[in-house]
Amino acid sequence: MAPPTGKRVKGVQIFRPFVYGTTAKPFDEKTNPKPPGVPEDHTHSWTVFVKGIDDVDITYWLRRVQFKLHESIPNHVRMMEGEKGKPFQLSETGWGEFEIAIKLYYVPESSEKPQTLYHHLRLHPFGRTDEEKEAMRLNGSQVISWSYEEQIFNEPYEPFHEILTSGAVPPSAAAGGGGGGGGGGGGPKQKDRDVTRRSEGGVLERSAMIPLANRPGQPFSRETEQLEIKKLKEALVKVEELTRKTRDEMERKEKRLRDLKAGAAKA
Ligand code: SLL
Repeated sequence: MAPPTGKRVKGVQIFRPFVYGTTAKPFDEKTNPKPPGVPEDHTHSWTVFVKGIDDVDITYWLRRVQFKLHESIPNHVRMMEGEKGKPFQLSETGWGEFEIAIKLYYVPESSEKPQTLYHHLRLHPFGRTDEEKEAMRLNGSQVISWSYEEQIFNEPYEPFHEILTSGAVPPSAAAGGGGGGGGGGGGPKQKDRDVTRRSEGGVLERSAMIPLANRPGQPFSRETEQLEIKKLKEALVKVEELTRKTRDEMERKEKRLRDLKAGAAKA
């Protein structure tokens, strides 16, 4: 690896949201016919991927992704090169679930070592409740197992910091000229203006934004986050209520014990 260039930007932590996971679909004559040559015992087609939130480009920080599949699959270690704005992904067919090792290789400017994530390929909806199982379905027959993750870069080297932040400026600020680059690094240079775009969900390129609301196929948003917070708050209220009930019960029993002891002492 090339030696790092420039100084580290002290006290700065940059994070970039991304999504990884699998999407599977059972073979079915009408909607997902088995292609010729696919073995008899294969029941599903599936895809494993790593991509930007709301499909924004992530190749400015992620260079390559290696997917390590189950050894029963021919050529089970596959390296995928980044293509601007496209997900890192591969599709396969099979019959069983297994753990996929996803190794992330960063752009050389980052001087970051590769990191590995693990993901369980799901072919069948899984959950404690029907609601949880249903949440794994997309458009009826697809089984999705997707995770939201944040890649953190601590004190990035100056040139890499510039790469990370050079697009994250609203078009108005870019057109108006001058600073206001938000997380530092100044405004975008002329040549970077073409990356100053928003995704369909309103996410600015090269930013840490996530969409405000969900769209089909884009479940990770502030809306989802608020829903999760609400669920956690409700769970907390339940736990507090249970704690209170248990405490009342304990106090009642302690009083009864005291009364019995007092009664016994008198007798
Ligand atoms: C299981 N532990 O027993 C897992 C292993 C392996 C899945 C699952 C083969 C694909 C191919 C395939 O689907 N392997 O032959 O190309 O459930």
